Amino acid sequence: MGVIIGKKEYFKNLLEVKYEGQESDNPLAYRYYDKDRMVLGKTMREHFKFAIAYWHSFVNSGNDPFGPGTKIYPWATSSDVYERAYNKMDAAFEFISKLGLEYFCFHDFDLIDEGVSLKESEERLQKISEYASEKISSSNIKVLWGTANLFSNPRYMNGAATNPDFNVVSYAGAQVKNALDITQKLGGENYVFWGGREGYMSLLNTKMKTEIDNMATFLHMAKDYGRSIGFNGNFFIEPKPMEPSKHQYDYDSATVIGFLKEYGLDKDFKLNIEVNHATLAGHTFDHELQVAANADMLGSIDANRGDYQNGWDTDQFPNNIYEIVESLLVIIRSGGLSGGGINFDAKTRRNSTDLDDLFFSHIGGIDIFARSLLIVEKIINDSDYIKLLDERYSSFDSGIGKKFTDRKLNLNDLAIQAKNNGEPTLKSGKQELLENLINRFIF
Ligand code: XLS
Ligand code: NI
Ligand code: NI
Repeated sequence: MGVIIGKKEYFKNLLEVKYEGQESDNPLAYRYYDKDRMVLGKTMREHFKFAIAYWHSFVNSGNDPFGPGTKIYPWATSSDVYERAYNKMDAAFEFISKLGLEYFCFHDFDLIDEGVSLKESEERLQKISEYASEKISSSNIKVLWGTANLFSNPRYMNGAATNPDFNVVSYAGAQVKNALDITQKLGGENYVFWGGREGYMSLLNTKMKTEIDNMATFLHMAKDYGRSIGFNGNFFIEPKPMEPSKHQYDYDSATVIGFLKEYGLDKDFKLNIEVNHATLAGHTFDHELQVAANADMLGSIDANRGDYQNGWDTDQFPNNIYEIVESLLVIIRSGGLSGGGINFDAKTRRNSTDLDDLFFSHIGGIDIFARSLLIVEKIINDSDYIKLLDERYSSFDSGIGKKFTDRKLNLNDLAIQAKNNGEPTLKSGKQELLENLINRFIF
């Protein structure tokens, strides 16, 4: 595809990142991500569909509750709102193309600053999406998903779709309508809802049932509107248990699946699962993926990782090979992601202030996934892993066990079977054997 440079080259010292193989000691090369390599029936790029998160890499300048931003991005210096937005987009396209990737994800006001009125915001979005359209059509860079930022503006302090004030709910509706319009205009493949403030800080002032009903009504409207403008992609909900709200309604995969089914949204919605949100919910990432896969709702991933020592969404780049191998095992065994891909919802640390840090972080994350996929390929093709798992459940494959599976038995039948069979023999779960097996392929 080649490198795409805008008016100015922002990452001047950095060339296109290429696959150089395991032996390479070039920190700006892929050692495992060889995009056209076939693995388990698909190329690596088809397995992954890696995406850059516009907000973390091009907007966020490193501010935290204790101090202002530390990163002086050369694309963010102009005092003109449009020039700043165009420069930022040029930088993003240069970056994505230099990494040899094809996708990005955005919130409406990542692309350009929100205006002082809805009208001004709409004009801004209109112009920047024209610019994005041109860049997209002259490249092979695409939108993995779009979304609306319904959490930063003070008007959303009590929630967006779940706000107790209908005026705020309507405002959120206008924003989602615009965000859907741009996502569709840019050929976006999916649309995400992450409801950071769709929850509560205290039950004392909250009518929980009203808020959750309203959220469902709102999502139905968004879905109907999206379909009416020809958006055929998936809608995704991204679960997270808390932060910024004390309790978020989209707590985890199981909660979201129950909600979608209860309100008849399960045909159009799937899940976008984030590593660090899983760990915040007290689950492992592979648990959350498996729960989504069980419901046929495993749509997409926000790749990052948390920190063992603290309980917030640190959004660090993935680098834990065990976590990713175990997760890819779930993804591959359940047939892959439906419609989505792997969005690096991750940021470099506040004190990683060089432009090349953006490259190191993404290269590391991409290679961790690529390396893990090669490990999973070996586990599946060259080991007894699947066989051992199947054997553990083989008593349901034939005879009376199969009849149970097919719902042809009643409780009386079970009692007769138990009497005839006597005390079952103990069967080991073999956890350590399996752990060693996985490690054998990781080492
Ligand atoms: C925040 C979320 C957010 C969503 C998009 O924790 O991960 O970044 O992915 O709104
Ligand atoms: Ni996310
Ligand atoms: Ni997050």
